[in-house]
Amino acid sequence: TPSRMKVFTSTLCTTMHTPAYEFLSGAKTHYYESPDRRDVILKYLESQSDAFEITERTEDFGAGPIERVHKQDFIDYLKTAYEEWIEEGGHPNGVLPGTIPHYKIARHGKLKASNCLAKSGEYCFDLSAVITKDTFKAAWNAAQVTLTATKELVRAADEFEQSVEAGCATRENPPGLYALVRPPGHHAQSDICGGYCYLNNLAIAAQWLIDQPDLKSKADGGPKRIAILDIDFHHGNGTQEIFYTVANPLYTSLHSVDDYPYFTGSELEKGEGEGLGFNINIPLVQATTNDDYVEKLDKLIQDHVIPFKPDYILVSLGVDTYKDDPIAGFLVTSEGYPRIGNSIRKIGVPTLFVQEGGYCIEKLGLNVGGILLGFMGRT
Ligand code: OKP
Ligand code: ZN
Repeated sequence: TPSRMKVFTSTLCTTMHTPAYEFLSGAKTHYYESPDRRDVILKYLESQSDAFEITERTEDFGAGPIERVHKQDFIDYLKTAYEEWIEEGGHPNGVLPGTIPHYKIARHGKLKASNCLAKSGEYCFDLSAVITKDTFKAAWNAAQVTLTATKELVRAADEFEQSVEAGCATRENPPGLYALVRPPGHHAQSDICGGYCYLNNLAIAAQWLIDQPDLKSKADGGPKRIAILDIDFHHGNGTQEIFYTVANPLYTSLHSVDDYPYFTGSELEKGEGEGLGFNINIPLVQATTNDDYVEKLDKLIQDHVIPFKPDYILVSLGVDTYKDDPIAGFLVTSEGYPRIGNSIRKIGVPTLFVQEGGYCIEKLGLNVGGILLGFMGRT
């Protein structure tokens, strides 16, 4: 009997971060990155109990792995922002910037943000990352859940390697794990939040893997080699920025060419210094279909992911590529997702999926499940 995929999640991902509203194209709307997103995905996975094993076990990795990726002043800001905001008379819905230091503002002096309203502009690049009373705790918890799944990835990969060597498993069926978390992470940079993201869960996981002294790359004996595959509709500007100047991890992304976050994601952004050549952006046209998407994904895998010789794949799993997603524009259908999962399986490398976007509540479970089941070769 084929083994089940382990799913790591926490009820805190539903309950701790529930902003009441956001602004989209100037209109006040409900918060699209809503708590029920996690609930509907969970419900779908629970209905497929022969395929998924869900656990709420969360290990506490402390602040260390988070501080490896995010700057201390930014972490401190996230931790205290809401309280300061309320003390200053801010609206109880949560912290939202009023003035963002636009790049055309000439900052000749060293004037530093002194109050929370000023800091909110310093540490946030859009109006979607509301900081509520428990947002920091929720983001912290999401990072810890992701790290818990990452530790399990290491264990599963070791077990897989032994099974392959013993001839009881083949490379075509690598182990997969899934961190079902929110808030998401791929827009969060080292010291700025935005795009519903506060702490970059996947980046924290990748850095943690690289930092483990006992984990060595099969290819070169150095630290484990990590390839990131960002398949969310939006470009992961946060993950790109965090790893822009390093050669490991490799960051790759398929995303819309002319949508949020607008100012990053060009194919000309290739990394800098030692990181040059290790940042791969593949912008896709707005009307991308299943066939287009899978073709571009397979090419990305062949040209960049496999030659990198990764020990682990980390997937920023967004399904806002779905045709009816309310804030996106691709034409991928529910039949497309198992194909995407299958393409990732064929890399033959142990894989951790980390939840990012996807806002069509009605099909969210089916679409996420489709990728995971496709990866398991069950469809
Ligand atoms: C987060 B993730 C679109 C406005 C979008 C924020 C979107 C954040 C997406 N017209 N506002 O990558 O799914
Ligand atoms: Zn997205």
